[in-house]
Amino acid sequence: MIVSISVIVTLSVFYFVFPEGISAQQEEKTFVTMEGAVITTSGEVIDPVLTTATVDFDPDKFLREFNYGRVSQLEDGTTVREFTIIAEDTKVMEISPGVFFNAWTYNGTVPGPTIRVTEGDLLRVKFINNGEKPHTIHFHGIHPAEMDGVFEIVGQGGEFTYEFIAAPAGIHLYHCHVMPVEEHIARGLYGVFIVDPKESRPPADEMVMVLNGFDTDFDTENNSYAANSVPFYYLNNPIQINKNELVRVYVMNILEFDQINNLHMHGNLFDYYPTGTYRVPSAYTDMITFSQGDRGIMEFVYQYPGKYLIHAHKVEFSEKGWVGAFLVKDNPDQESQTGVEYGSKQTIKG
Ligand SMILES: [Cu+2]
Repeated sequence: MIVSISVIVTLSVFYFVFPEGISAQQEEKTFVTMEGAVITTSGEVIDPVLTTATVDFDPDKFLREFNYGRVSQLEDGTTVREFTIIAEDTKVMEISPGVFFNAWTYNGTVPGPTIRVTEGDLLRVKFINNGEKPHTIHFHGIHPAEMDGVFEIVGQGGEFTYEFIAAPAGIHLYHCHVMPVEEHIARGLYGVFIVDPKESRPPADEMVMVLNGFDTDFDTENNSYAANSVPFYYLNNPIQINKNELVRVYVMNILEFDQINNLHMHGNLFDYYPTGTYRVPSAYTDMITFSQGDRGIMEFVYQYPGKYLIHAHKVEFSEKGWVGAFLVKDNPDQESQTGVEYGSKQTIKG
């Protein structure tokens, strides 16, 4: 491990001298694919391997992990939610099996933590830059100019506190906004920022999917694609949901280097709320197309148990990892839930 990190660090230095012929990882490793074939990868070719135990990120944990911050109240009753976010840019991480990459992280992961507040809360984010390069946090949403994380560059070892009233309700994002922004995002400095409406959404099984990728050989093309960073992860570890239960997915596309990304869900359709800002869906569909930074809320109910794919309908992306599955379980306790008609009801209204 130490040897391979040293090799990578050395090669990273060479990259700036000899930009051609470098790859993120030179040491070949052997894995068993889903079909049982034994393959060797240098890290440039990513196969749907079953072994993810060594990867430095847990897509299962990330999927349903919402961070509500340290909560207190002002005298006027305003809820205060405080977070600490630390940027790092010097670590080499195993981002998918056998693929080592100098990811830049907020709180040690790509994506960074999902921040969740309610509209009208006072959000206070203490940002610490423990990296070697300058970084910021630029939040999408409504806030004063000096809280925008663009001109107030935070240098190595520096700190900045972002403070504003969270608005509007919806799914937003945060990311570093230091030049070259493309590199600061592509390396991993981004996360999801959910602002719940004051009148909460109906109860549901909620989860977050960040559609992303990694350019592991620095040629401004992505080598891998995924929902939540690890290629093929949810295909090998399907997301378990219940039949007849409302599911709500907060989905965001943060892919760099590709003009579009998309998402197709099998065996069902969903209500789609772009940016989550309106309470009436814009579409009842099985397909969304995203540009960079596009995001929204999907709501659906499966009527039939079984395994259903969710993947990029752009086949290149799905074949390089952006493919997963829902495993819909029989749910005898909830046969009579109202959710079955959810999509059609919303569609008739809209
Ligand atoms: Cu940055």
